[in-house]
Amino acid sequence: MKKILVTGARGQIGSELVTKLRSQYGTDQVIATDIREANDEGPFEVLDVTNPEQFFSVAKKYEVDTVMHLAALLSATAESNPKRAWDINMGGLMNALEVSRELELQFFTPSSIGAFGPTTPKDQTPQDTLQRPTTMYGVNKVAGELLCDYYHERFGVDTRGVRFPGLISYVAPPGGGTTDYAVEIYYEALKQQKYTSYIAEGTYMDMMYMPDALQAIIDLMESDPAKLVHRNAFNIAAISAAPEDFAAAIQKHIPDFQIDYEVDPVRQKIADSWPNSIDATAATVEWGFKANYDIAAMTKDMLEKIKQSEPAKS
Ligand code: AKB
Repeated sequence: MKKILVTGARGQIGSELVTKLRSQYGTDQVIATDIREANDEGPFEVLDVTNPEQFFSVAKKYEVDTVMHLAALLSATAESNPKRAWDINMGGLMNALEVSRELELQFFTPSSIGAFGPTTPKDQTPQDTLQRPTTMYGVNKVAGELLCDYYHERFGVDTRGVRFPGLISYVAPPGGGTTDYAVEIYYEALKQQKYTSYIAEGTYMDMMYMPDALQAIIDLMESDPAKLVHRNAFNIAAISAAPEDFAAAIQKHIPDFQIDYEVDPVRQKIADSWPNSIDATAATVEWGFKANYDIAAMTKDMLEKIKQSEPAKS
């Protein structure tokens, strides 16, 4: 991994991943791309991932050896426009894999806890288990996991990936996901000491602080391929939490913080179909995955960092 093209570089993961990769591999070694223009510190190209010619031409121009394909619609947005989600999530992935096959690139793309469904075992969901998701996002993610396995088996592309839980960060907002409440709650806690959750009390989902997620991507991509039994779609886990757990963690810093609930039936249905917690043993054994942040450490850091970045609002 020496010269890396990142798609969806202005998204929640991409904006932080590009910064981390540039500090580790060099600014000019990381080509940020997004469908939206950006004033970037390093190389940046506008790239619509559904356009195969444009994808090839950017990858060739910079002679990259790795693609990190992040551009995708998240679960709630995908549910509001399933056809568009299929076109972007599957069309973009297919183009990214084709570019990687033809140019012999290493490849990363994330799957998600959304790849599981209501019939999947809910607690400590195993790495290899029943996957019958009931959302378009989930259908895309399962198909994507299989497609990445296929490109490895059939064409020898060095595909790798993880199933991300809900990701929590203070740099860029997630946008269109089911787990977004777990980011919003921190901003509202600092702004008005209260938060109205669209996810019901008692709804557990897996969550992870962004620094752990970024480190996982790099660790997996740098790991010895001979040790990878699974390759794509590794379960990785850090925090299994419901809205009231976030509220309790925030109250340790903001004692007056209050939570109430106005449940959004669409996102609640998605959340109810996802696991409460997932088992990351395969990732730990095969490439040494480890999360450093629990909910207490993450909450302390989130509140401090948001305060630093938004002093006027806190
Ligand atoms: C979403 O909520 O859609 C994402 C995810 C868990 O994949 N954060």
